[in-house]
Amino acid sequence: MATERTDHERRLAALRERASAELATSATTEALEEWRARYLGRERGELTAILKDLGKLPGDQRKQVGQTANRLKADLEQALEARRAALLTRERAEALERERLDITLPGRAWPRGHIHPLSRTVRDIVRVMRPMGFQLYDGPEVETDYYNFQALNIPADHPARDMQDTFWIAPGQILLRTQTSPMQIHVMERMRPPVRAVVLGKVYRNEALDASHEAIFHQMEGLLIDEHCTMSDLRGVVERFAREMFGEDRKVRFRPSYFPFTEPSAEFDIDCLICKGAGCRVCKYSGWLEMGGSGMVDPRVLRGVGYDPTIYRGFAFGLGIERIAMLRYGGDDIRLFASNDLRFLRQLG
Ligand code: 2NL
Repeated sequence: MATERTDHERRLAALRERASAELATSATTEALEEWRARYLGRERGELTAILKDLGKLPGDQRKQVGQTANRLKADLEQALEARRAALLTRERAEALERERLDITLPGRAWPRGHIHPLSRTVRDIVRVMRPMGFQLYDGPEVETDYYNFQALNIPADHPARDMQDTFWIAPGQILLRTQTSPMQIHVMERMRPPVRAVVLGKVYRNEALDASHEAIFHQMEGLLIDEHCTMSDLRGVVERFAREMFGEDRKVRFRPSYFPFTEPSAEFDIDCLICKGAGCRVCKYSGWLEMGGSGMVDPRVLRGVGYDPTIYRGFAFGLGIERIAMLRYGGDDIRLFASNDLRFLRQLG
């Protein structure tokens, strides 16, 4: 049977050409979907429209055109799937290329943290004091006038109140502790002798700030109460402490001083770590470094917590922790300890 090229067949051939060409240039999933709707879509597909109109053709043409149109439809659907698969393969390849990793590059180093120099000092102080029988206590930073001053033999009109400028919360009544001593009073109130206590913590002073003065800093205090205890015991404990902290060959010297809560009182120094006593910038050419204060607990303080001063006596000593950390790790400005400046902290790490 001779095949006549009908108008319909020509239209289908042209459609095949056009659709194939357009498919070849559709490069995205959206373009493919748009293409599918344009030719094969249920609503506005060109080929779909032709297939729908087949019924209007005379019988002899209907079969012929119908076959061609259905073949075209199958071919276009197949071409679409092939194109979709090719696009997907390309997109995956491109994604892999984009995310290409050079697994031979050296790894990124995670910075290793370290304990803050102040915390290290606190930890070491406790490690030195514990074997000597001292127990660690901590307590409130907000105190009453009684515990911070009166119980320590500093009455309202006492000039010693001017020695440490106070941050008052309720003036004359509630304050931020200016020293760790009020906690020692709590300890003594709570227990009967013998007492061996060490208190470490924040203290607050309302004063002019500079390289050696901070409003918030840390103190350490040791307290021992027993029936027989003397200035020699104080000396022994302080010496042990200084040598454990700063080296076995440290010399310790005591100088007479005054504190309202101790009698007698003494400040203590160690020979300069830097120059071993020869004189240098750190010890201001004196050969000695000031460490802290100490003394035998004043009988009035003992009586205040209910201890009989004719039976019990005790000694106490205190020092600033930042100063110790500065001597051990270097650093010439107390303000750096609370600055969280990594340039400073890494240097001491
Ligand atoms: C210093 C001096 C000192 C005390 C603290 C104390 C505590 C009680 C009774 C008697 Cl409950 N004394 N503590 C004694 C002498 C000195 O500290 O320079 N601290 C930074």
